Amino acid sequence: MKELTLFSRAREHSRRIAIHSISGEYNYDQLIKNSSVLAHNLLAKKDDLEETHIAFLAAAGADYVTIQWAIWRAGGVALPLCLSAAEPELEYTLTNSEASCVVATKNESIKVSALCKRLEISLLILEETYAVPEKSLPEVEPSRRAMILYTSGTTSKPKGVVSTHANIQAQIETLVAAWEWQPNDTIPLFLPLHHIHGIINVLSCGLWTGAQIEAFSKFNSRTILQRVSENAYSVFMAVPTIYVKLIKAIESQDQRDRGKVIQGFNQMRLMVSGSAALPASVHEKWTTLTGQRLLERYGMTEIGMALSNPFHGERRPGAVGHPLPLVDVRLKAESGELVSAENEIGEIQVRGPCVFNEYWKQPEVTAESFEDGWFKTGDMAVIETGYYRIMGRLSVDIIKSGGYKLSALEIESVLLQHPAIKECAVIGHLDDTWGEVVAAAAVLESGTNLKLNELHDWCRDNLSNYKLPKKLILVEALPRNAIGKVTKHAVKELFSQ
Ligand code: MLC
Ligand code: AMP
Repeated sequence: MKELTLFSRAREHSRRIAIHSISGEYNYDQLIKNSSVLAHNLLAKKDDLEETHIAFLAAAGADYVTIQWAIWRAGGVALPLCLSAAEPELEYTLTNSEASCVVATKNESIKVSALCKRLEISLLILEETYAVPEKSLPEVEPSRRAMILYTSGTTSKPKGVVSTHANIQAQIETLVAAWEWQPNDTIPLFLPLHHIHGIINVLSCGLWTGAQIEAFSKFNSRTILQRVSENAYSVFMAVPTIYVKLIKAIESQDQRDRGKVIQGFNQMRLMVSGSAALPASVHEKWTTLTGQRLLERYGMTEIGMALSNPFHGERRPGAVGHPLPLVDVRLKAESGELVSAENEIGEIQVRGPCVFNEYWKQPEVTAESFEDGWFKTGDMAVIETGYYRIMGRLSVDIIKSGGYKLSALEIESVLLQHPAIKECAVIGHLDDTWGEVVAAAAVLESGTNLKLNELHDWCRDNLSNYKLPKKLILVEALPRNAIGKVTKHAVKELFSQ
């Protein structure tokens, strides 16, 4: 039987350790075997899941891979859920995606069991699956849909980005080639696994290559620095906030521990930053501290990675390099002309096999997101002496905080449900650690009062931790332009005063 390349490659890696975590070591054969058992449980009496959406909830580790691979091998579409999501967020994702089933580890199932019951969605607990007589698994063509990831954008509610196996394979292959992934690579995985950075760049590239992944349920600088000082890793990938946090942690270490950590970072063959702008000052500080030149790259859920500084050659602070193999990139100026000269600003547009299939159930939004077959990213860039530099986003309603993309509109719609809030505007306020933090300006109903910590607590039931407002100012009226629309640029200025 012809199977997807990811799995035929995994069979070749057979006894090599794939995943190492607190729950033990798993080799590639075990992942193939365990995912086969779960795939048969998912199929029950069917021959093929025929692109049914299967949501899942598992911490980073072998269980996560078992579930993801089982869904793919049974012909389903994998929808990884956010471990820190609030219940209304999970409810939206499950209902919008029309997920037919949730698979969860026993530990994580508590977060969804009541919800699944209420929504009448079946919940399969991984530890309760059992060996069933094996029959052959379906042959899954690469052109079939594989994954749906929810991403925030210019619409209030997150959109489901649907990618095919061929998209995922192209996203992996381009990075494996460009960054020269090796079977003897070892990499820590501490990024959330409902987003492309952790799923594709770390987990899938590693497993494709036969490398070893050390999985952590969340980022903890002390644990990571300890393992780095033991020379545990050859490759490291993180968002800029993590590098800022690591710099602070290293600087607070005593001389002896610091020496070992620096040596551990220094001996790595590759360290990458992405998902948000890496300030040139942080890039340079990291080089001074560890001797490592970070490789900054640019990507997006809809397209995988598009631009990267070179593996060999100059890794320029403040720049994101050149188009990756298999990726076509162009810049389109506001005038509608294609940018043909250096230092002229334009929107990044991307074409190629890495580009996603569609936004789930949003054919119009999908169509509007493309122009002559090129995906419009909404990010602006220039080319400076041969290197792309990101200049910001077209929409002020998109916030990047700690590497998470957030919709100001989604947060506003929750804040407006607060009984004291009459009007509000949410923006991203520049921050040295988080890139941007969520900041809200609010007009209150007369006779009411509101403090930031009260708002924070009130929002907790509806929003993930990283979406909660971190700043609040109360105003008499929101600044508006001539046609009465709230001007977010003026709101940004309010916070800068
Ligand atoms: C958490 N805190 C924040 C915050 N998030 N404060 C401001 N802004 C934020 N965004 C605060 C909490 O309130 C808490 O405060 C304290 O920080 C610790 O919270 P935490 O939840 O434990 O945070 P931590 O685990 O340290 O999270 C930091 C992080 C995480 C950087 C590890 O944000 C993260 O994993 N980010 C990566 C997201 C990612 O993978 N994005 C890729 C998307 S794909 P207190 O006061 O209570 O202690 C993509 C495409 C591409 O972008 O190109 O890759
Ligand atoms: P997401 O929708 O979560 O996949 O986030 C994708 C967005 O992250 C892009 O559209 C960019 O705005 C931003 N991004 C990713 N990498 C970089 C980078 N190196 N520099 C600046 N912004 C980045």
